[in-house]
Amino acid sequence: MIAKTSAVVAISLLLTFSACNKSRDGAHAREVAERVKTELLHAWNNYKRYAWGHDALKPLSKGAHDWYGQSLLMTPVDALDTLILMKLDAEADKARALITTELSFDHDIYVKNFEITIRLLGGLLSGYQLTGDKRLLTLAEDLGNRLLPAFNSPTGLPYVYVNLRTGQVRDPVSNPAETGTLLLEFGAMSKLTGNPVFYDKAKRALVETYRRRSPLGLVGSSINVETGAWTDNDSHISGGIDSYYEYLWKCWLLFGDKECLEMWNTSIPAVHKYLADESTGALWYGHADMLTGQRSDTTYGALDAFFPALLALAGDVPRARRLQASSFKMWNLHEIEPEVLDYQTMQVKAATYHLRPEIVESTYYLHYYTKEREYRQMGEKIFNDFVKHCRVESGYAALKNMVTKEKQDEMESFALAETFKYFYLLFAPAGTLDFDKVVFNTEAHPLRRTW
Ligand code: DMJ
Repeated sequence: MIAKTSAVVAISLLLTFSACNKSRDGAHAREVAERVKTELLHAWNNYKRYAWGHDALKPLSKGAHDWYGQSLLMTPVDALDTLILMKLDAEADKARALITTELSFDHDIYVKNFEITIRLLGGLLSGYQLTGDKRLLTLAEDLGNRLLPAFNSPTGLPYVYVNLRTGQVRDPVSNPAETGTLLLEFGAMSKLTGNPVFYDKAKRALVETYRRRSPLGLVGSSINVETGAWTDNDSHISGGIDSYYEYLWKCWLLFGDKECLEMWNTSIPAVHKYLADESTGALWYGHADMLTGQRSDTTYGALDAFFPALLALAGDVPRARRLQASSFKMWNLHEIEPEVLDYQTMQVKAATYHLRPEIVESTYYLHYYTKEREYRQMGEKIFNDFVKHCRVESGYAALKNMVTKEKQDEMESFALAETFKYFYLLFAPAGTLDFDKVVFNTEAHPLRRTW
């Protein structure tokens, strides 16, 4: 009887203790989410103060930067859905008013099809879906039509640059990320406007990239869109290829396109077989020749750190966890991650830090799937380091050198679209976003299957 009573007391104490812990964790998470919001506002307010109406803020010189001499409002378009998700309604309304009154694509400028698609098309489409403001869809459709000539190559693979007014194209040497990271945005455009041309062109570009994989199943680093021939056989999951894999899986998720699933299923085993590297005891992904599978480089970096998120999303949480542990180790070497690290020697190979979001994105996905405290603790450490080393008086600045922490006069729009958004979502109150109902494009713009 006594033993039974003590067991009941022990269990109820344990339950109370874990309930207390949970509510303390919840309160702490809300506190961190508020801090993230405050810091996002620091970046946004300084954009408003020194660069309003331009593409981006120059946080050190307190000036503005326009990518093509003429503004396409990169920062407000990229930041709009972050402001909405953070419930900063007055700021979101200001951004939307600026976009709907000032943004025009009728300019005689050559723009990068990939960057404009993921940042502007993605931002306008998610903005439209979140607000119902038809003017954002009209802008997206206009932009989509102006980008379409990029696909007029003999292979259907898009040129790197297209002129928004004349439709002229240039730069035929592209890469899988730029030829294969278009279908979420162009596909959503087709679904929302009823015009299939966008889906068809971007789908063809994805398939044409995939069709050219090597007999081992790998893709290279650069490809000529006129001949369809690879011009660099280096294979990896880093910048230039990264989001090609991301879109194979995500286009299956958003559109239920079975061909995308098949392409993913036949591609990803080769990535694990030839690019994964456990030679140091930890899991990393390096480089290999797409034809021979020979290891060509043992480097991994800030951009590669998106891969745990993708693995977790595709159901491979065990691998995602191990790779995230490596990314976090990379981050902790100098309290900020490098663009490129040699994971065999742990030497920094490229020391810039552009306020990149990928490691935060993966922390958010892993927390979502595992619900483990560890990932919030990891995210908080990353956030504290990020604030400590990148916050400046007038916004957030990239680092020219993440070892010395020397700053660079740059605040990329993806810091607002992605980095702050993923930090916030990691700590945000339940109900902020219905994760299972959206697919994030590679610039963290959530797209919803409303069709
Ligand atoms: C973003 O523009 C996108 O996430 C892209 O896929 C990779 N690079 C940047 C962020 O680092």
